Amino acid sequence: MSMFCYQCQETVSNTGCTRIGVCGKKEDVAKIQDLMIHTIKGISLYSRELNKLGKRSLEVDHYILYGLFATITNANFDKEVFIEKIRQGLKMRENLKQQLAQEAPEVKVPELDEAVWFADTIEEMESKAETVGVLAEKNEDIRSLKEMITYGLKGMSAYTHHANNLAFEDPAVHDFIQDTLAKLTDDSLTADDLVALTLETGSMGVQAMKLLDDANTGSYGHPEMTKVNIGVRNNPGILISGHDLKDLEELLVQSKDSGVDVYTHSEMLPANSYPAFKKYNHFVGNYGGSWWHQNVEFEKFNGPVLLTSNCLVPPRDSYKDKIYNTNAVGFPGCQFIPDRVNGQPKDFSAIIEHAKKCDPPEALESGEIYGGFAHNQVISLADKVIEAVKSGAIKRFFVMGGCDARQNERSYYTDFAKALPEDTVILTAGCAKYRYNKLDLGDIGGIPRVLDAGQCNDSYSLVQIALALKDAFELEDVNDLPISYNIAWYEQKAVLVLLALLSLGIKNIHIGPTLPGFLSPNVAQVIVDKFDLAPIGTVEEDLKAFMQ
Ligand code: SF4
Ligand code: SF3
Repeated sequence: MSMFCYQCQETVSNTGCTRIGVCGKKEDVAKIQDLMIHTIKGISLYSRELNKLGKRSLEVDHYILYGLFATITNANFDKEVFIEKIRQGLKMRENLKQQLAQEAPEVKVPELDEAVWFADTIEEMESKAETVGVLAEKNEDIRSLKEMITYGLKGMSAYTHHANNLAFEDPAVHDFIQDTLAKLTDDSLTADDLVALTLETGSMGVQAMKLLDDANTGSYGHPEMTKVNIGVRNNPGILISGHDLKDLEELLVQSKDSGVDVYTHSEMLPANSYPAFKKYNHFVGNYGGSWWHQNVEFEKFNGPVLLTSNCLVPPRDSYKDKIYNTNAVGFPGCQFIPDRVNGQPKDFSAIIEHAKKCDPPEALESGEIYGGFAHNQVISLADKVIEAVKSGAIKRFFVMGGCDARQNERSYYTDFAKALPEDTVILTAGCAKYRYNKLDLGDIGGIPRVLDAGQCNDSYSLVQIALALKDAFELEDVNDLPISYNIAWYEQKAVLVLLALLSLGIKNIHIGPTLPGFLSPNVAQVIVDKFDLAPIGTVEEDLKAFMQ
């Protein structure tokens, strides 16, 4: 087998991509990403010991986040980047090894391959990469659990990276990531140990999402109910996508008065609802739909596009020269905007100058959509919401957050939203919303029937809303609320969100369009039995089951 990857929902036949990724990831990139993960596990074997001694290093923390984040689906397709990073990582591991020997000679790190392997040349790296893939673990159930945990860590690393960009750090998150990566090298862990570690990953996921929520709201204010323009103006534009609000802020500051407008795409849409960004007159609104429409929409946008995180679709030649990547995102031949140095802002001048030479965007649609229903906004409407539930005007809430992706089966989510009775409200977060956020579903006593909390990480808001409702109704168990969970997943951040919900004891979550292919039959059974997790069925069956 040439490559093996089953980390996302579009994996071939829900079992694994073995020749090329459906996402466009090629065999050599898939393998070098496997080696990246092997490298950060080796570093973590040493860094976790130094962390315990109080000798943590922010450089190591951030390197490990990068290694996880860059291997998320649709983040980085550039083999050269991984080769360079792995080289740095091997040096870092050796430095940590020496430091540990000096600080605590009595601490013995097991001489596992992760801790000792070496490669000088690209050929040596490539041949090493052949031996460290997902299938190197022969026990299907152990592999399934270990990969699920790894995917949760990938999601956690992306969220933590965005928080770190805003100078919000939580050492406990870094400790957990490094300790868990080190544990994943341990062959003595049983399936029970790994199930427990899976839930711990979910709990730390809540903490990481809280860190990002604190970072975003602490820096830019609490999102507020906002009507977001989805039409265009007559100036050239820059389109910004992904999840990083610090990048957006710096882009807005630097492009102010340049004659260029800034629009959001896909997961950046929720930025329109933050008070701090509303003061920029050239911040115009949202353009287009979810990530996988970019092949068509980036072309029509005419101006350059900044990708601050996944999802990047391998660009067509016709617009490839307009793609600028930053953070962990990469694609060979596209431009890259380097990280901040010594706290100085990134330099977005090239993309702004590029935009000035482009035509204005071609209109895709016109009108407005609602956003900004994160926890603070919804909780400030609590009296109204509680009254509506008590009076029977709202019968049930449906949490329908998560990811969007290409498969036709995902029309289920549009059909489901349309079929919901008029006395129900959708709570959403993540790019899954594009399946129904432009439908005219109306409102209930002034409360829109689609409450969009924001990005996938703002699933944290949905949890906060659920907990606030639980208190308001004086319930013991969050599962007693009239809330059903019908989540769409695609990449590893959604895995973290799912683990976070499970760790909070939320039961009876429906997940689709398929159960993850990385769940072995035994592991799937454990999760289904323990948490009443279920795959989606037909809209009619599911609605009937939820409304009972
Ligand atoms: Fe396949 Fe998804 Fe892996 Fe891409 S990320 S190679 S589509 S499983
Ligand atoms: Fe979407 Fe990639 Fe997951 Fe943040 S942009 S939710 S898929």
